Amino acid sequence: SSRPIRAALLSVYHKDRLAPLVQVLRQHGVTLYSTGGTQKFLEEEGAEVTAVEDLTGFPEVFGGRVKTLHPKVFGGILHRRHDVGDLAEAEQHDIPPIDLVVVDLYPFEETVASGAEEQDVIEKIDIGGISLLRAAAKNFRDVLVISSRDQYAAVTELLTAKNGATDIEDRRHYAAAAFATTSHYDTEIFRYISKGTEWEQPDYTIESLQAKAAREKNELGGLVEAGWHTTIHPAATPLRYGENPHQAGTFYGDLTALFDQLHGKQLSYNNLVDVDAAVALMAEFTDGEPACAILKHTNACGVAQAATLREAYVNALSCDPTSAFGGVIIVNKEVDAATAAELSQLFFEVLIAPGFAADALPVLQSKKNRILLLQKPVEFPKKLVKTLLNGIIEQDADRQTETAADFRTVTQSAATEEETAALVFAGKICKHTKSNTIVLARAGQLLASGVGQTSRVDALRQAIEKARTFGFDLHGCVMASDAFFPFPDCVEIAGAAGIRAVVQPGGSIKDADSIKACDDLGMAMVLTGVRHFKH
Ligand code: 93A
Repeated sequence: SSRPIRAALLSVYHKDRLAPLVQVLRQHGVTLYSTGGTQKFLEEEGAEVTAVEDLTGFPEVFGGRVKTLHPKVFGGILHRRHDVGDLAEAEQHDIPPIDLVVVDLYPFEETVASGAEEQDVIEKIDIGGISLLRAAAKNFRDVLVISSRDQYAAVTELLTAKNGATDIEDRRHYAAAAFATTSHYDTEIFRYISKGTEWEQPDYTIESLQAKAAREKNELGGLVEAGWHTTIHPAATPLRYGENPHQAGTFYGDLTALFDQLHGKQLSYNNLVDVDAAVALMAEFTDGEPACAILKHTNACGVAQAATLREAYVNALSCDPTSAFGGVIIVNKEVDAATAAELSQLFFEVLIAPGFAADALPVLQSKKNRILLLQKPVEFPKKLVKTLLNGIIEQDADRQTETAADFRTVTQSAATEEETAALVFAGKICKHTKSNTIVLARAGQLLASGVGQTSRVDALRQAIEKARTFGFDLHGCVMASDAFFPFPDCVEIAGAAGIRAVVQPGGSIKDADSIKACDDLGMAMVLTGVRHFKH
């Protein structure tokens, strides 16, 4: 299905960056059709161009509102090259094929963002261009579509490499990109036109659009201009606001693929961030034992595993009932009536579960909470991306979890079986907690953690104090650290508090000092070799 390009239609608002692409088309003898402004530009570049008006035998009318909307144009794009009937019809009506469509749409969003008058904005609603994109994308079996200036360089390279032809995979790729562009474009028109109607989005203002345009330009630079966000996640959901009410927010993605929202208002920005953290944490607890986690600002303030879900929840809550208020709760089993009865005592923001017993759900619905049914195990992105300075950074997701088999005992005494289980449990929570962190636990229950501290000692002190505040005796419990101990002080403080076993990655030049401190105190220490910073 490698197809040469015989003829191309170019209709672009911004004329820049087009020259190299046109040059390669000319090299391969491609017939060029174009609309007025684009034709003028191409001819100035020395290309021979047929006006669309000459192709259709019909002039541009209504001040350019109708330029390309003609059966000769759309027939040329849409007829099926493998269908003898279509080919005969094309010949009968003298419709030549158009194998490549290049469109740069009227800049609708930018015009809105500039604060232009409604009449000017309306004129910037592209009709012909978007139809060309949709037609060419629909017929990707035969036609290549270019829907953004950011694609010119790659397509030029592609055509050069493939001697003026393209393969079906190429054409499908660019067809998908075209539909990402058109759906985003129509969404923006909807947001504008719906203003003041019953359809209006909650936070729609010219200012928020301006802010959005500026944000995208400054923060994500070329990537967003290239349609990066819409290409990956075509569905854009405007959020009520971002992290705070004065910040606009949007979610790009399709949550309905993961959850059925059974109750409550739209998820907020902060809810989404916490739901993400909660689902990632709960994905660590797959051994079949009922588990519950309660999170605030992405950190767990309660995690427990127990014989029943009700017990797991009660234990998780006991870890820090103060923080649990208004938290995000996740469980790994169907919520039964007994668990629901306990849960209903607490005000929570979001509850996530893989199922709800029929008699559980009605108990749980309050005015203010949201309830999500997790439809299937979440497949996490392999890469994590965030904006930074004037660009973005990307990294592999942290997909390593240590089990007892990864532990290397470095002390004279080894952890008992129960301590080992507690160390594995603590390590999982540690991995999902903001650095610097120290997690204190016993088997199946988080006792306390120090989160997001600027020193590891502070994290440990915070954890010990929290555990005592909520009535836990730390004797015999275990400690996990997300990174190595630079000094023996943490081990010494932990030992004095009654902690008996420690898991940490190791790797400090002073590991021996911490190990010796453990030996002096009769504690066990295991190393994993894997650091789990989380910022
Ligand atoms: O007003 S339109 O929606 N009507 C059309 O039939 C049409 N066909 C292409 N605008 C139309 N276009 C747009 O014109 C293209 O999307 C492109 O943005 C622009 C190129 O016009 P010119 O070549 O005259 O500068």
